[in-house]
Amino acid sequence: MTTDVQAHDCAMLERAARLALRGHGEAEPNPSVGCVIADARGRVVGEGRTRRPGGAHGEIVALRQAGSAARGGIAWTTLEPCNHHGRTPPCVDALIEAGIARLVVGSIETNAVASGGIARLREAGIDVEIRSDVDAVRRLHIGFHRRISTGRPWVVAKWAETFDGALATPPGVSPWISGRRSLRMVHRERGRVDAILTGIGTVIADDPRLDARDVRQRRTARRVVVDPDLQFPTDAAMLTTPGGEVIVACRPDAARSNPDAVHRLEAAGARVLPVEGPDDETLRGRFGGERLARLLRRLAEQDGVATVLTECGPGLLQSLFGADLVDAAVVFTAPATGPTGLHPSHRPRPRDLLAAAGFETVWSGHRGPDTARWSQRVG
Ligand code: AOF
Ligand code: ZN
Repeated sequence: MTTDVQAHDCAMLERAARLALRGHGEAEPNPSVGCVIADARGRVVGEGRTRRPGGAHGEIVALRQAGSAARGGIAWTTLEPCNHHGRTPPCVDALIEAGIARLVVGSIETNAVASGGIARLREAGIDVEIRSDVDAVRRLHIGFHRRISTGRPWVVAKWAETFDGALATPPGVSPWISGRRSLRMVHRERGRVDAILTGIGTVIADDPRLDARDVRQRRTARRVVVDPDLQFPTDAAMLTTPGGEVIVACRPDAARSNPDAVHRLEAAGARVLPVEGPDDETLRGRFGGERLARLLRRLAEQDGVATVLTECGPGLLQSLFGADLVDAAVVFTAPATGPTGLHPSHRPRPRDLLAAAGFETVWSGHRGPDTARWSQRVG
């Protein structure tokens, strides 16, 4: 049986999660934590979410707003408050100092250096309750926990398809497959991730810019191209349009055997990134799952990439799904079957790969004439 207190705790955690979700693109690589504070009489007196890295954590933003009204009050936070001096001082100290009487925590910290907050707070006499059954909180932080456990960025695959499941070329940017409102959603996402990933096939066929246009940009995404054999054209639009660094990921032997191409690309402002792979992956023209996993890990380690948006064709999508490297998908489905020039014969279709991945739908709705669906891994 659910008591009124439990139902209220869930509602407040949901409120905190909704607030935190708006911080996507601002907080990473930190988790975007939401916090709501009520005074001793139960009135909400403060709320906040994590600021950009180095800025205040969600609890601190909420505590500042609450001021002295936090004394004897309740705090709901989507994540166990941090117990360490990172770029900022520990939230546990601030909560204790503010005189919070009760704390409801929506998920446990998995980052070892910051953990232990709950124990500290209990030692200080605060009544701490853990409520890890709120879906909105679980969905909010799954990306952060996943990054901590895998060492890889959170990967969102985006594509636009026709009614019958064929992909567009270019992926999602053809006006006849994706409406203006879908494109806006894509550009907003481009302005919130650390990297956009595509394949050489898409570059050669469509010459995309992969920048965020006509939206408020929270960060500038690096543009990463999977180009096993180093075929990247030096007159590609990506190299001449302003935007994030262009990284050309290739096989080490392709870079070794073609130093001129490396030199030309570097002179044009790109970074060539040879990525090792297992010996049996000598298939020309593609990266296998192992090499893709390594590329993603390198981007996380060397460049601090926490989030990736893929905008690629069905071949690369298949490799990513096949290696369990896709964490979420945003798919636009146009009402029409579309003209030719698609990839109608490619099997399996990305929508079949997505169905097999067993993601949960987080959101679906209409964007102009298109249907948009956002889904992500469950655990
Ligand atoms: C919280 N509240 O809002 C966030 C937390 O370098 P720092 O000081 O910003 O600490 C970053 C770590 O703190 C991060 O890796 C994660 O473990 C935790 N994030 N904790 O209490 C917050 N964003
Ligand atoms: Zn903190």
